[in-house]
Amino acid sequence: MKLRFIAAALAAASLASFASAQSAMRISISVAQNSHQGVAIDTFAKEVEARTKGRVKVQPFYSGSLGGERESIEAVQLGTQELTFTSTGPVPNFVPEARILDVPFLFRDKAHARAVLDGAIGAEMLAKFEPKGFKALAWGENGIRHMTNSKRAVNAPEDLKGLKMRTMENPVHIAAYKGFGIVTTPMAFPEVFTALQQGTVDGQENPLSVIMAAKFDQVQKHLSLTGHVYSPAIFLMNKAAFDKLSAEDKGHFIEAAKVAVKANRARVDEDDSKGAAELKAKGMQVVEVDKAKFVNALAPVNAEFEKQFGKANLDRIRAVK
Ligand code: EAX
Repeated sequence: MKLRFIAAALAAASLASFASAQSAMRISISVAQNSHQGVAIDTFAKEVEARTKGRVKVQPFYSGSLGGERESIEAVQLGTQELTFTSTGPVPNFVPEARILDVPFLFRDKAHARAVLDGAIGAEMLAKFEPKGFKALAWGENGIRHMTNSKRAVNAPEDLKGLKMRTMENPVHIAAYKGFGIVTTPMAFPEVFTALQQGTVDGQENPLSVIMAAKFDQVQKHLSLTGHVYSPAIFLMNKAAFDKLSAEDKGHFIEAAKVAVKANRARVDEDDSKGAAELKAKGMQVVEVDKAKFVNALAPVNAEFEKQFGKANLDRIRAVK
């Protein structure tokens, strides 16, 4: 009798754990867990479980294990994956209005970008994801992007001419980098390290947080602190999955995302405070540049962006304090 009872209890326990594993929602990032994005999804998962008292579990996946950012956004849109935390790189392929955020040198610094994204403009932009099948829970942060390459020091824009650089699958970035004379190669992030290692491309551009998390110092010699683009990140959830939640749980998800973004941004600040010194210590040649020269070099492309996005819309972002 006793043995039968134990067997039944074990079966019930394994069924329950199987069920809970099955019911766990999945959230993914394309960079390693030990990163500003890993902090974001780990905090989010912990907060959701705590706020729902264990009713809802969220299982994090790192390093592009569920695919690159574009694939993950697509999976969330289709509903084959509930959530992702992604840079806005590939987002314009799904929500074209988001392209304006990727204009080079649009944001003065992180404080300005955070004020825009956490204010009316950011809220208006989050709403534009809903008709495309997403619930955008909150804006996060990827960081301010800098250029790296294995060929030569980049002190001025003309040093970029002819460099083969991996770019995100982002039409604004591609147009801008061509404006520098860069030979652009759009590529999903999980392929970048190998492409740099094999010399398929000479360089790439990313925030210090990503350069450190991806250990690009192992395959890149030169780092130029161009700060040419502020790269937002965003918590995206499948809209149908969000709509199925109770009103209370909807609130828990949104609050969990806000707490996670605080941790994400704090990690970016920490990475930015020590990243250049750390990468230098690892052997990279780090160059401070005169950003005004890079801004001036993009004048023709910026004239195009003013036409494409409307000077008033760009000025509205620039005017935020
Ligand atoms: O989100 O693709 C990129 O360069 C992104 O910055 C990276 O995946 C981190």
